[in-house]
Amino acid sequence: MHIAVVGAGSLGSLLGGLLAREHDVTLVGRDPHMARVASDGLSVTGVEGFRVSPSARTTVPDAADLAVVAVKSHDTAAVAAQLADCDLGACLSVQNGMGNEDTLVDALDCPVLAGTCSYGARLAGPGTVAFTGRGEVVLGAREGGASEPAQRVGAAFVDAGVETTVAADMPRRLWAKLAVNAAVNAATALARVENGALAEGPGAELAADAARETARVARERGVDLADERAVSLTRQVVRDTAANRSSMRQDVEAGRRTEIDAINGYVVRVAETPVPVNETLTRLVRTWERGRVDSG
Ligand code: KPL
Repeated sequence: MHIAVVGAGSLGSLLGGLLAREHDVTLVGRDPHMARVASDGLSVTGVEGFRVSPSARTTVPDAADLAVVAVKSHDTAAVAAQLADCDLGACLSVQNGMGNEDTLVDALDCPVLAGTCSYGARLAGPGTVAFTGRGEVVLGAREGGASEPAQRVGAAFVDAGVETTVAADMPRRLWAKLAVNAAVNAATALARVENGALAEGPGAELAADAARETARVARERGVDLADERAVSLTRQVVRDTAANRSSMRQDVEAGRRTEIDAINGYVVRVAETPVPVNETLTRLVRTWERGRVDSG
């Protein structure tokens, strides 16, 4: 299968590297990382160490059986516009936040699948990605139910040794992931702490409040996600990723725009009842963004 991984940052490079052990992979990302992969291959270190030689470029290819979209949520619209001219069999989003699949569906003719990915990765330098934690890709029809394209993509991922579940309840899983990200990302970015700092004390209370509010909004929208489930998933992720710096903390520390609009900001936008914790977190991160270093 020809798979284009669009957004070959840390997670995109790791997924692309794993998939390249079995498939014809094209990584689409930024230089100097892409230039190094094109000349020397991609080196994966850490949990598993190996080297693969995917194609690497800075623009999307003309065609692919599958596009895996791994860009930051605020870049989805631009990537969707580029992919609209590409002959695609299917597209899978493995991004953080809500609304990405809708943006892709509006631009593309092919089936668009929803996905979550809990693998851990960090770009160690041009041409090298550190594999920091084994995880799982969960994918399926974005509206839920059975999906033949999801089965096909799931089988291709499994063939490459990627831990994969094809799920019929993606709306609930996307909201559960949103609850965890709403609980962890902004709090750790603002307090500049590792995820594990939310395991107890005021950080744990704040995270639980944000997760509960998100679960309530999910239920308002007809998605069956109990408060306790959102809180227990958050606790589990905090435990499992205790030493990690959340993606939003990494963005803030690098002076980059964050995904606040697709995470806590999304909860605020679609809520029918007040969500004061998500609202405060959103306002604080947006306040930081107004003065940030990189204006991209
Ligand atoms: O998805 C994450 C992120 O940082 O974006 C979590 C699950 C919080 C792990 O750090």
